[in-house]
Amino acid sequence: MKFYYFPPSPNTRKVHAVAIHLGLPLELRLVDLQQGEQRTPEFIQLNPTGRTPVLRDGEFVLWESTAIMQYLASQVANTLWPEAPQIRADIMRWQSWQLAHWHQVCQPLQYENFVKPLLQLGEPDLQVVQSATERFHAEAIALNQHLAERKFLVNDTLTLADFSVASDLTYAVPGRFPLEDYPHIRTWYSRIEQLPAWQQTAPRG
Ligand SMILES: N[C@@H](CCC(=O)N[C@@H](CS)C(=O)NCC(=O)O)C(=O)O
Repeated sequence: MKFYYFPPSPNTRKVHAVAIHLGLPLELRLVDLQQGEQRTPEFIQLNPTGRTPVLRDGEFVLWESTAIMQYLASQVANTLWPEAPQIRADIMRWQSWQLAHWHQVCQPLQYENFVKPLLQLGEPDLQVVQSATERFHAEAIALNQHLAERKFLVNDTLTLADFSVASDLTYAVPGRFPLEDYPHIRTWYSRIEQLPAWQQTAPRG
């Protein structure tokens, strides 16, 4: 299977980490977003939305990170994506929440506080930071409460849900995410950070 990826991206990381965790070999194809490679005609043929990551398995092409994670986890028996319908639905719940809500509050903080200074794109927009911070707290309270008596998000075992939700914390420190009041999120994330697959997909430099 060919994996079109951009290693610094959290969307790439959650998929790549799942493949490594499951021992699924991927042929890696770098798509350098900083060079605009996501907009080349060849790449647009693979993903008309011009985004990474993309998986190619023979003639089958799949984009959207959550769909790719589920497809990969369907290749071998494992506990990341068990077959029990209610557990799957629970995992899907957290993956949906991550895309629709968690990512939407983490991404602006990551961009304003980390990416902009890094790429010299100007000062952080304080209104964006303030609004994202308020919305971050609303989501983090719910996540923190859920994790208060659990080691992992679903079924008390590591699942795709953990990889999805953890991906947005990749830049929590340089993005200055206000995690001080959320000890259960921090403890859970440090558990994810122990995983070899998470360590191997950590952004370099
Ligand atoms: N919902 C998509 C989001 C993918 C996405 O936004 N990828 C970013 C990298 S994090 C990208 O390729 N951006 C390129 C661009 O927007 O030009 C997924 O989960 O795969």
